[in-house]
Amino acid sequence: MSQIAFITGVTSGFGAACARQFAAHGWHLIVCGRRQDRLEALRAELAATVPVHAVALDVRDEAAVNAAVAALPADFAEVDLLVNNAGLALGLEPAHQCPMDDWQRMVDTNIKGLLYCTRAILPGMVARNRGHIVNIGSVAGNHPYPGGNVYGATKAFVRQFSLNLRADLLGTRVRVTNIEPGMAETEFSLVRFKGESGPSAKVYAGTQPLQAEDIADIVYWTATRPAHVNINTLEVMPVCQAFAPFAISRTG
Ligand code: NDP
Ligand code: 8X3
Repeated sequence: MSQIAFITGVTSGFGAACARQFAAHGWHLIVCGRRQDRLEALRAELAATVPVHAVALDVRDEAAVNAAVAALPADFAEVDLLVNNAGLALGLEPAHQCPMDDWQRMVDTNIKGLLYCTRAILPGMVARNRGHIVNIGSVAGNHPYPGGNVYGATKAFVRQFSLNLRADLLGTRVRVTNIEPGMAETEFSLVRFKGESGPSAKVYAGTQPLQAEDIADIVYWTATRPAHVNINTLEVMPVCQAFAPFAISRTG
């Protein structure tokens, strides 16, 4: 029997690559994102291969998330896999200079949006005693860096929430995974620098970053382990990325 994946943020980057990867393996798809032109183009592309239900959805809108899940057509209603991928970073300023609006958008999307989608879909999984939630966290949730203030904190939330879900779901066959990628070349930096392509391109210049397909491959692998196997967390970086020593100020 074909499985059903609900993937958020499919109009770019990891989400688009995940949708293509699962479609290539015959999964039926529910795909979500805000940009309707891109969403429709992806739906049309994938619908040639598998059944696809596309929903223009802002994950920050709790009522819209609940309505979209409640209105799933019968053929798509029994979601086997939720990929909570929609998310963003805004800015790299130090905390005392960040616009509050940027912080609010990151919290509303990366934390609250993920919660809305999880809370809408998880009860069905528990009732069916089957399902898997794959959250897209980040190395930024594990390792601090200058300017990562609220973005990293939202991803630390995702990590701990994922682990706490595992605790709550003990005794069910519902699985939970947090994938924690490092530097990956998507529209992530373009969004972080608010459409400025110069600084965004600099992030990846002279490196061999992860590609969206690398993450889609990992999400697919995670979701297709035998039913008794749960990958709790999986952190992945490109080989060109590693850790720095602690920073020391000698000016006081
Ligand atoms: P992209 O900017 O390429 O893609 C982000 C996707 O999220 C887009 O499809 C966007 O679609 C969607 N999205 C953003 N806000 C909302 C919203 N409010 N409602 C619905 N969809 C939304 O970036 P990535 O693919 O790189 O990012 C995907 C996830 O991976 C994010 O959670 C990010 O934090 C995480 N990540 C990225 C890393 C990287 O280096 N690239 C590394 C580690 C984690 P639309 O604008 O159409 O709504
Ligand atoms: C994205 C990776 O290092 O830019 O989550 O925060 S990083």
